[in-house]
Amino acid sequence: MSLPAAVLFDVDGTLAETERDGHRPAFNRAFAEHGVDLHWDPEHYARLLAVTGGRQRIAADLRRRGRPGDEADRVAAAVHRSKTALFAEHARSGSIPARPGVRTLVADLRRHGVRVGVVTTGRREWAEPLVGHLIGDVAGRIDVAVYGDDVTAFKPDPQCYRLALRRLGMPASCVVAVEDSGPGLRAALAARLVTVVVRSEPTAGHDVRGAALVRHAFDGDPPLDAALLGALLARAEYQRTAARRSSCRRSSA
Ligand code: XBP
Ligand code: MG
Repeated sequence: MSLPAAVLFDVDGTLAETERDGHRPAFNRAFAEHGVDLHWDPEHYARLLAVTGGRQRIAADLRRRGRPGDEADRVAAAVHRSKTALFAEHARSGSIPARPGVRTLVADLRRHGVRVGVVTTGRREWAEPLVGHLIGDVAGRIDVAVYGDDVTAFKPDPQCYRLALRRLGMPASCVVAVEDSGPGLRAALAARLVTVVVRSEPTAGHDVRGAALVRHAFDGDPPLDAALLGALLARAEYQRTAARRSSCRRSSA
């Protein structure tokens, strides 16, 4: 059986459904604390997920509503600091559940000696305790973690995935990424990673062309497991080799 050497998981929407009932209310509470006249409902928030990074998301919405750029950035930075503290408290409480099937998959990867990492645009302050609660006990020590604090460009930029690969000391060809969103998928693909999309509720309509597999859940028939991810990696390698051979044949004809 061929297996990936490592699997890199996105956090928001992938390991847990954090956006609609986690981050969104924390943003709204922070707006109220700062006297900012904004309230994000689930539909508007789902659209705003096209902008990755909480601070950038706030600034983009303020600018769209006519606030000048500098002011929007200043307000966004202050509101986002409060939002981060609020959501970190929520994450530390341990009350956010993993998506069904996530823990079974991570335990299966561990059993097969596959390394496990997380790659998120979110801040370390909340993401680290959240990941600990979600999969810490089944993943053991997480082998690599890249947070929004570690990069200068957010998904869909591939910087976060490239950094994770560098820290693992592995080429992309032996690693699988698991994402839920369009920007996340594009980041992983740009880092040349075979990528599985497990759609989440607010990212259900995102364009996920290019994914090796698109699912609506981790569990189900067949469940995502180490063998299935290994088979996807082997298929991608076969397709790459076949494409190289056919381009050699074309150029020698
Ligand atoms: C997640 C994000 C984050 C979270 C909020 O994207 O874009 O901004 O929504 O967290 P992904 P912060 O799942 O693709 O990593 O407020 O800490 O940014
Ligand atoms: Mg996500």
